[in-house]
Amino acid sequence: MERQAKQYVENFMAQVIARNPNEPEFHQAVREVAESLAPYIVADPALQQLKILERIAEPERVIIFRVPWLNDRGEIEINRGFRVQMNSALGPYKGGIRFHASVNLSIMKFLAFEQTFKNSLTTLPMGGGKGGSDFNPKGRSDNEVMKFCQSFITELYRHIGQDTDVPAGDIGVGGREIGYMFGQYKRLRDEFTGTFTGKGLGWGGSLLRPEATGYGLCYFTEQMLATRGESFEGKTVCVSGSGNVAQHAAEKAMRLGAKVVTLSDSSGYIYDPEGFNEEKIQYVKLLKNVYRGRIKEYTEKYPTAQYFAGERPWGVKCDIALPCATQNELNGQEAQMLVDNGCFCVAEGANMPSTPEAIEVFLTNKLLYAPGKASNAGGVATSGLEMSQNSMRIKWTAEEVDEKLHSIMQNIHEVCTKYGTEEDGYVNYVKGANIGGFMKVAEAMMAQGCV
Ligand code: NDP
Ligand code: 2IT
Repeated sequence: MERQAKQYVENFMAQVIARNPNEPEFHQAVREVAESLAPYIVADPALQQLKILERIAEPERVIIFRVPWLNDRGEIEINRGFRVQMNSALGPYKGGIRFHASVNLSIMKFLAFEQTFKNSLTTLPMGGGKGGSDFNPKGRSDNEVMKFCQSFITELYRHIGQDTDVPAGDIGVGGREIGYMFGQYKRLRDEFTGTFTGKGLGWGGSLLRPEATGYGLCYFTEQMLATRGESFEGKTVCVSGSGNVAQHAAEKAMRLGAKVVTLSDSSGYIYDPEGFNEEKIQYVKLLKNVYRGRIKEYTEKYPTAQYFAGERPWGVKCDIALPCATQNELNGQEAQMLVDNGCFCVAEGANMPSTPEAIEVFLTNKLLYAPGKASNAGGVATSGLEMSQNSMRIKWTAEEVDEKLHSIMQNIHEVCTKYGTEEDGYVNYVKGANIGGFMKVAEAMMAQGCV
């Protein structure tokens, strides 16, 4: 059976690679899932005959479009826009929009693929999608960002809708960008609906949506730690990134009693040996979200902290690591460094931050290791809660949303444990999340026929 499963993965991947050449991130995400699922698939003729995984790996629709716009100097700039509508078996396509210079079809497809399983794990009625552009918002004025967002939506608006496809934020897209995109969408459609999530609190947004990914990550991590009788209390934590997910992961870990000592951006990382407190975290939010500065500037305000240019934080001794920046930001060597320094828990806030070699190190050393599609699902789950509130035209309190977020993360942890526990009792959360996420999508696809 094991040989058959391996053979299945190799045949399947050969097809995926042939059909989707030059898309390494997409291949990486698909292979990980195929490896987890292969034993189930080779044992189930229906899954094979109905080509469920083969269909899941083929986007239902990919939209690629030109985004021309005028910058502040009156020059025309041209970017490329994407929306990958991956799978609608469980509900309207749902997933973020990323604005980053590195955006390409491979990255969009890997993210949309991951999103399909993640959204299934939330148990909310959401299919998987992702979109974005190679537009680089760094150093752009508010006016330029608005012009870009308006042009982007002038094409995308015809492909999205509250019952069709509901975008949200991701790297480079936060409250400001959602505002501009929603405004243009509303203008073109002449309707005020919940077609975007992550909206402002005064115009349809849900309380706690901005905090939800980072907070949910910590709730999931608490659950993992509890399986070994541990908690955040007194633990040293390394966080990478300094954007939406990193800020709120650091904030919640700190409030749960941890000493959080690092944050980073693509230029380097800061190490604060005293750990962050409320004031320092508030400063980071101001620095990144209002001044749109670099994390290096933290050391000007708090000189006890050090800045390491061009480096990532994984050489810093810690108990728990929370990668919250971007894909493939933690490689095999860095994973080994974490293990050697005594780190026993890694939970991903970012999507696919650990390379396959890093994951291998974590699993071999039996770390508590959570893949992003399980541990960062709190963001999209709260987007799902925003959609519910919009449909019902009501607003839940922060306490109500937090309680729901808590129980969703707890439930995802249970599902991972159910499908991921190995013979020796070790919980392989990769397997658990991939199988748990797949089950519901597969059942829905089987019921809905060949579509
Ligand atoms: P932000 O744009 O708010 O922050 C991104 C952070 O990551 C910044 O600190 C940025 O640094 C850093 N970063 C981006 N690209 C790179 C790179 N190539 N190398 C090193 N650092 C980099 O994005 P989010 O916090 O929203 O997203 C972070 C991660 O979390 C992404 O993987 C995203 O897909 C994932 N995620 C986000 C969710 C959400 O609700 N927002 C939900 C679930 C997952 P710099 O300023 O230098 O670019
Ligand atoms: O990767 C993700 O889950 C997100 N960027 C959030 C998606 C959403 O629709 O809230």
